[in-house]
Amino acid sequence: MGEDKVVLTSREGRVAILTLNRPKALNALNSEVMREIVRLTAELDRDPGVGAILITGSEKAFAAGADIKEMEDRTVMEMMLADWFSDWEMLERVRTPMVAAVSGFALGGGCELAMMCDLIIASDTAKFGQPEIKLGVIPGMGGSQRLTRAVGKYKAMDMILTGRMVEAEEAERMGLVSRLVPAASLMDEAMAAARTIAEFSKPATITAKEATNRSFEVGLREGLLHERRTFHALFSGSDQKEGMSAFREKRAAVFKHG
Ligand code: CO8
Repeated sequence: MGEDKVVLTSREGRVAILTLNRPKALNALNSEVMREIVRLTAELDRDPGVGAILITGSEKAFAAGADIKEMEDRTVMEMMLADWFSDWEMLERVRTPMVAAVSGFALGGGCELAMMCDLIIASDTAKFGQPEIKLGVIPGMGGSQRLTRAVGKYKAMDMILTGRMVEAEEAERMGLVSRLVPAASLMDEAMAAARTIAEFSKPATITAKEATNRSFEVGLREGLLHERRTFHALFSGSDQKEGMSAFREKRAAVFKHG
């Protein structure tokens, strides 16, 4: 069932799993995949029973980029009027933490999709790259911005201007990967991370994600003030009381996500 779907969905407790499913195209991200990912993540984000979203692909490819065959014949006007790729920005509105579990190729839009997630757990077979330059174009969904913020100018320029693929180990050294794990345990490790996040207080994880992402948008003073005020605000929920009393009583906290 669902084999014709470009994105498969499943649920394990408070973790929702989205699996890219275009094996014949190495999970190339066409418009249908974009629509589905945007629709599903928005839906899951509204679900109070979901505490983390895990996005993954296959063993061979997380995603080998935007679908080149779909784009090839477009004109500049078509690209501009459709504002091609702009819907991917909807992922930025997803407040629920997202974990990318990356095995194999994460190229172009695939690398950019991983970078739109909050954690990137990579198998030792993962290969990251921004090869758009080889196609006569440039990254189109954040590669020049998010990658540069993640790894700095000189590593980003190396990937973007030469289009070379970076093996998992080098990607981890660069700071593009949260955790590097053996291929055989990728899903276990990624699920464990997602589960851990999902069991914490959802208001706290949402606030932590927002505050951390804000560091890319605002200056230090504004960012620190935002952090402090939202830290204060969490004292209005029951989860702060539960978390702190559980610590005092030396037991595991049970959060109600409110
Ligand atoms: N688009 C469309 N089809 C693809 C793509 C792609 N990006 N990648 C692979 N495929 C297809 C191949 O055409 C092939 O199909 P077919 O069997 O019909 O010929 C099938 O997948 C298997 O691929 P290969 O035979 O090439 O497999 P290999 O193992 O020999 O090579 C590679 C794997 C190295 C990954 C190779 O397929 C490759 O170089 N792919 C293209 C990578 C690339 O250039 N990606 C960047 C695309 S442009 C982009 O992403 C712009 C970003 C804009 C933002 C997007 C937001 C999401």
